[in-house]
Amino acid sequence: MAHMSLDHRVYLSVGSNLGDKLDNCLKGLAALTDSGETMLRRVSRFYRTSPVDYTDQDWFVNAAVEIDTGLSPEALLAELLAIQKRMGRKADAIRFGPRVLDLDILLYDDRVIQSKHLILPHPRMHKRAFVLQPICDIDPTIMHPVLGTTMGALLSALDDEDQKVYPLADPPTLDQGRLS
Ligand code: PH2
Ligand code: MG
Ligand code: MG
Repeated sequence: MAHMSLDHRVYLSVGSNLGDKLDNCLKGLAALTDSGETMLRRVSRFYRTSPVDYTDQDWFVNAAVEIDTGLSPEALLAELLAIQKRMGRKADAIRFGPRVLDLDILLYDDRVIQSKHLILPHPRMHKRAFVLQPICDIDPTIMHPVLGTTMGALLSALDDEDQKVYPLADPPTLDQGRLS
């Protein structure tokens, strides 16, 4: 759909803690633009992060990405689930447990949604250093539409010594809204 307008600004988090974690994240980002309905605008650095919530698993690689998309929140969610599935993710895995690829919608414009399958803004994003640090690479002035504070302020307010977030790799270069 060459003339579709990509008029929604969305932030996603990307993560992996199985196999070649960085490569899995990059493949996920490459797949996002395959449909022509999504372009990558900015990508954070990639980080090595200690597991949160379910701690008996390997460290993750995490990043965040700013995209423009013509997809609705529901259609984007379906697309992300399809990409995860193509990358070999099991749908019945442990909640918060190991995964080849996790693509989560953090923010979709300033929409607030509470449906069975989708809660926006992402309900745990403001507590997670592995989300806030990468999104602050992109732009620390991005506002949380419910809490009414910036990503930078949320990161500063996080007081959790246990959440380790270490830089691993620079952002990939982009060419016309895709990985180059
Ligand atoms: N994802 C989870 C659970 N815990 N921990 C880190 N460090 N990074 C993640 O992406 C992550 C997690 C569930 O999606
Ligand atoms: Mg997740
Ligand atoms: Mg997920």
